[in-house]
Amino acid sequence: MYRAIIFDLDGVITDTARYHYLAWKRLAEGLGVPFDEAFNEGLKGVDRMGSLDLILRRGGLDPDVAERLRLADQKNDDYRQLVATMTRADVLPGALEALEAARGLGLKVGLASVSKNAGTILERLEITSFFDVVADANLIRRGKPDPEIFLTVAEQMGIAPADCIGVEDAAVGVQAIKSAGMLAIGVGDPVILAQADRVVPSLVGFDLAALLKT
Ligand code: B16
Ligand code: MG
Repeated sequence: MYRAIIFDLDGVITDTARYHYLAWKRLAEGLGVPFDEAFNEGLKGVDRMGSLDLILRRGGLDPDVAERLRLADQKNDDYRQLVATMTRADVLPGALEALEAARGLGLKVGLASVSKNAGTILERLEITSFFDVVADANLIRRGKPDPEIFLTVAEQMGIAPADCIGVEDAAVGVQAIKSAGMLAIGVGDPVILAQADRVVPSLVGFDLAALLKT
């Protein structure tokens, strides 16, 4: 009965979450703001300026708009240097098989990433052709947890949200999928992703048909 599956990129298809972490940590610590894995969890899936705001707020800092843009650019330059080394080998275990299996089940396959670097990363991973629709983060006004990005992909596919499945590793991403009226599959920690309809530890052995029967 489902007609489409829409994947998040960072943390689901590839571990760019690690590179976002490293680049934000470097920026935050340069500003004297403490940064650790637990704080980083709250940045996952949040767009660039939103993430920067959270870091600045944590440090009690309030720079002007020009300085904020400079800091965001600095983080993005570091991040782009880190992802420039990525290859097909950086696709997470099970992800290619999951994409192929979805296609095999007759589902349309979409990508809903709020990353403005998503297109570059798909190219580096050589997986652009696995997707029928890739959301253009530059056209999205509201990031996750707003459902806009998932709804945009569904609309471009011409498929009703209720007929779509969303796959996410971030709590805000799961919230976005649920607000869009889609079935949410979380990838990761069931405590962090408690709002998801189903949770799997990773995409290894991802069996959508079996998951939908549970
Ligand atoms: P960029 P996703 C999100 O990607 C990341 O999870 C988040 O950490 C990042 O800040 C955001 O993209 C923006 O990325 O700075 O490259 O535009 O999880 O939606 O694929
Ligand atoms: Mg993610």
